[in-house]
Amino acid sequence: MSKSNESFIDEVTVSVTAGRGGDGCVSFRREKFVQRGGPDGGDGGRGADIVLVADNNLATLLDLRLHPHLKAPSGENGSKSRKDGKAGEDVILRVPVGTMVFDCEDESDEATPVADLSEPGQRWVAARGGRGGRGNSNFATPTRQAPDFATPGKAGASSRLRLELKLLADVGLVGFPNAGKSTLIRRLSAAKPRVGAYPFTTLVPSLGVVDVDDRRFVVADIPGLIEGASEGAGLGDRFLRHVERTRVLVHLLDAGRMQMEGADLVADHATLRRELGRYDPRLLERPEIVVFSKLDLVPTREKLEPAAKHFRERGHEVIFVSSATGEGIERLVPAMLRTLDACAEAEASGAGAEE
Ligand SMILES: Nc1nc2c(ncn2[C@@H]2O[C@H](COP(=O)(O)OP(=O)(O)OP(=O)(O)O)[C@@H](O)[C@H]2O)c(=O)[nH]1
Ligand SMILES: [Mg+2]
Repeated sequence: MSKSNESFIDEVTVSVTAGRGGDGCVSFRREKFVQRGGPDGGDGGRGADIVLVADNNLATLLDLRLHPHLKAPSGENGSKSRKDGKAGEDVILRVPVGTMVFDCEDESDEATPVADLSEPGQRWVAARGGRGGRGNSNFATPTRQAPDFATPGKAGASSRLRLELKLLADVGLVGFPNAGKSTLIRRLSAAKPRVGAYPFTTLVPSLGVVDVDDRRFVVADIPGLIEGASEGAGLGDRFLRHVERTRVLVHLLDAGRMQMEGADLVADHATLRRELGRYDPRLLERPEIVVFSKLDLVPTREKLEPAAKHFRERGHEVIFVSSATGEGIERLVPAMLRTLDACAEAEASGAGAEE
């Protein structure tokens, strides 16, 4: 694991144990002149639940990495005078929106999540507290007027869970290190990821919100990919999971490189697609926009045309941009919106076709 991004945690295993229910109480009324009053033992309180809540203000599972063993308080025992024990106070764990939960018992490759916290405020009970026991006052009958027993509280549920954060974004930006992804996000949104004239400036994914007129969509800035990423080269495939849940991919190809001998944007693109496909072949079916970046560094566009033609022939929209001058951004944003709308339409008409 990379040292410089220890605060971005997108996978943790936690054990959760909900609270035990309080015990029921055995007690009898004591009154003046009455030798033995009726049973008056109260019920035990419910054990506390452990509840996950999706929170828009969180971007990492770090808190859980630091506290992987979670236990919720027990309910109070019942007491005399039919006093029921108080329920334990639920433990609320805030997690980033986009957190998926898997049961560690389910070790199959295609494990299905037991919860997908994709909406802000969404709640999921990770461990249910045990029921409180019943006090003896519940057990009095005409023939058994002095029950001298109560029931104990039930243990809280417990399990081991694996939490995975998979960012939810409309558009995923992919490209080689230094292609200009973060610079583009800075242009498009209010997000200000760090930009550097060296590869692997971006070490963790981040999101930028693009506002256009009355529309809004989210773009994910993913750390750069290199040949062999799916086998661990560079930052490896650790962050590829964050493009899994984007609907459109934007491939950013550094056109500034065309000044260099042997630069080949078609080959760059093929390398990126190979790595994506090795990670998850379904990524290759995503609608894709090809963007040539750093246009200001290219003296003439003619040099780019053969590559552009190649992509157009394969059905990709090709857009030339410069994040330095802003050129082309006015075409890129509508293209993203159009592609997103087309996806939404396809999803609506093909609903049910997907598993
Ligand atoms: N001239 C010019 N330089 C650019 C442009 N876009 C990005 N750059 C420069 O290219 C370098 C890399 O930019 P970044 O945005 O950090 O690239 P990145 O793709 O996010 O790189 P990683 O995070 O390492 O994957 C920086 O020095 C930027 O200033 C552009 O449109 N024109
Ligand atoms: Mg970057």
